[in-house]
Amino acid sequence: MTDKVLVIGAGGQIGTELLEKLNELHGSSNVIAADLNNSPAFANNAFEKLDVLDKEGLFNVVKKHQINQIYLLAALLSATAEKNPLFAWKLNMDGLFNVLDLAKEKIIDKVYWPSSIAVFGPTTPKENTPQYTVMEPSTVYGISKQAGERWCEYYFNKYNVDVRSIRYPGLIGWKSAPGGGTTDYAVHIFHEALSKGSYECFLSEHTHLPMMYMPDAIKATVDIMHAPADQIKIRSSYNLAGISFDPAEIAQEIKKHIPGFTISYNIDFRQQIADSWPKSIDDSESQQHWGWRSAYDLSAMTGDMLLNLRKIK
Ligand code: NAD
Ligand code: AKB
Repeated sequence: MTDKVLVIGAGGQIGTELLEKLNELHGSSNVIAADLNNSPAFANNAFEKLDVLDKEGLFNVVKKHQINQIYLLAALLSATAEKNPLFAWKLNMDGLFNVLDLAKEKIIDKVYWPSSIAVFGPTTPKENTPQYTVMEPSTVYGISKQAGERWCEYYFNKYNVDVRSIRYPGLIGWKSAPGGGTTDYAVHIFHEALSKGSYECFLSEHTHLPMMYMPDAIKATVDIMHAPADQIKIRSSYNLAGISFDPAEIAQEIKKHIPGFTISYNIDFRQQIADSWPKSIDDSESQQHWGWRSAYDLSAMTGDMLLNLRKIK
């Protein structure tokens, strides 16, 4: 059977790039883009205007296109969620339930739902944070991701729902804008390095965080979704590691390409969120179970970001 894939939240930072990859893998006629609004990124795909909180609307879209797989990307990210905690909890949890229930009722057969390094909290070991460790998230975003992970595992155990998940680090790409996270500075810095030659950072210079270049994140996403089911031994969510750096280090790397680039610091509420997260991640289980390897280090990512942004600016 040909897979028919629905991407919910397709117009966001990840969806924009994931759609391109899914089009390559499945053919664009088999990939449906759903979001609150249409976007130029959907030029090659059928578009459905859909609020994931509308359970009946979601069911109708799934039936109309005979969807069998859903990638659920609609969520409020860490910084935006802190401004509207109750709505963040509603969107991040009810959206997930609406999709998991379609799989529980065997209307669809596979679900991808991303978690985040935000599931960890201030009491988690900061360096090489293991898959299994203390998890006491202090943000509403992290609480919703941790609860989501528990529900994914529950639906797998109780209802045999084939749900797969990754705890993404902060993602960096040149094709799309970030959507309200704490790690967004690591995208903004490239745009402003090129447009202004300087960047004012909202995190302090030694805020070390786990990050990843988008091509690695997209590869991990399709790899875990296409791995044989028996290789996916963790049904909550997998740790995933790419690069770890702080604002001073990425600024230094950018200076190698733009010698006059300067960075300054004007710290805001996102510092507290960042301080609660790990500095680096141990992703041994992803490597062992489904063969994950990242390809980009800080230098390769910086070169590729600047090369591509220069072409489109
Ligand atoms: P984003 O904010 O860039 O995109 C989210 C998309 O969902 C937007 O296009 C938005 O319009 C859409 N959306 C919002 N509410 C909706 C609703 N009710 N119904 C339908 N669509 C709705 O987010 P992203 O960065 O692409 O992240 C996608 C997922 O990956 C989220 O679950 C996020 O928590 C997770 N994640 C992202 C990162 C990252 O660095 N980008 C890191 C860890 C986890
Ligand atoms: C955010 O900063 O909220 C996201 C994430 C790490 O989940 N980029």
